[in-house]
Amino acid sequence: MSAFEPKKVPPVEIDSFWLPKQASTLAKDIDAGWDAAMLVSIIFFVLVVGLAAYFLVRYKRRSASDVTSEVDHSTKLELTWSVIPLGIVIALFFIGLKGYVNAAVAPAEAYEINVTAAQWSWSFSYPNGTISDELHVPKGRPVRLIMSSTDVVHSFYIPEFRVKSDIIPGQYTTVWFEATEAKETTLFCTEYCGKAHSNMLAKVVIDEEEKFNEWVESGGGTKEVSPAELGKSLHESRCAPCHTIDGTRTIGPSFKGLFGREEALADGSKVMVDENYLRESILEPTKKVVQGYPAAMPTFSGMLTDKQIDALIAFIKTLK
Ligand code: HEC
Ligand SMILES: [Cu+2]
Repeated sequence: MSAFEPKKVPPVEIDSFWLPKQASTLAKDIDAGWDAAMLVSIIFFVLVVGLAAYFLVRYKRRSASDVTSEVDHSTKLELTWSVIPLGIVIALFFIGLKGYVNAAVAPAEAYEINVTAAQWSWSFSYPNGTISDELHVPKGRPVRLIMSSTDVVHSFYIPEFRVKSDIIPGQYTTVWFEATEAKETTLFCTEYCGKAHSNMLAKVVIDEEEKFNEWVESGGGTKEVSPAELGKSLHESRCAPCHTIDGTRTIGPSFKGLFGREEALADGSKVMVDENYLRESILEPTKKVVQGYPAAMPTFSGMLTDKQIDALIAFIKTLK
């Protein structure tokens, strides 16, 4: 798998002329604000450009003796074009405020999920310890996301839910939504965060409450697969932007033939690649940096469960 193979994610459904489907309870208010601003802009565009074109013809100077009368101001006209737009922007403010306040404050009983963003993957952590690279949420229940970043500024965006927020290292930002339909959609990173930013996508799965609970309780639906298989899919979603499995060097070393070899480190020492070295490299990547590579790996501490780390190690061992 090369570094730039696009991630396979569900399409964003479009159901009006230009806006994505409204798949959350917030979408209506947000779109109402957008539509109102758009409508006002169109009306004024036509009015201003239309009048300008009309005046061009109407007041064209037709002969040398065609002299413009002295122009004075008109209080009536100036009041009209001040008061009407003032009324309109005040109305737009309240339309926008309603959507904003609704989107800013989560209902108290919201279900909470922790989100960690890193170059270039997403991690979703559930109250029972389940950690997944897909965002699963229940339908018809408010969900609050508590988000942080392990490295640079990322941005969380689900177009069909109309939620977007920056994710900043060293602090928490939150969004909330209530999904209205059982379906699949996609979440994007919308803050340029490096080479594989455009591939920093995740699948969003909205399920009926019961199915969602089953998924969370089963540890993210990964019960039946073997550790190496689980490790393979984790590699694809979390590590592939920087580590190939075919020997090609990209941002980090390839995993091919890694296990059991002697690795030269940046500080001149050598280390045997065993399970402990792999685990340490995943959780504390800056402790032992491989010679000839930048210390550019984000930590996956808190983004992977022990089971997932074991699975990644099992997978790397298969890459002879
Ligand atoms: C943003 C890029 C990036 C991502 C994503 C990334 N790594 Fe790395 N990784 C690196 C770089 C760069 C190095 C070499 C420098 C170092 O040792 O820190 C490295 C080194 C390693 C090493 C040591 C390799 C060796 O040759 O000794 C291991 C093991 C490793 N990464 C595992 C992982 C795993 C597992 C994942 C996914 C869960 C992952 N990395 C995700 C960039 C990344
Ligand atoms: Cu990002």
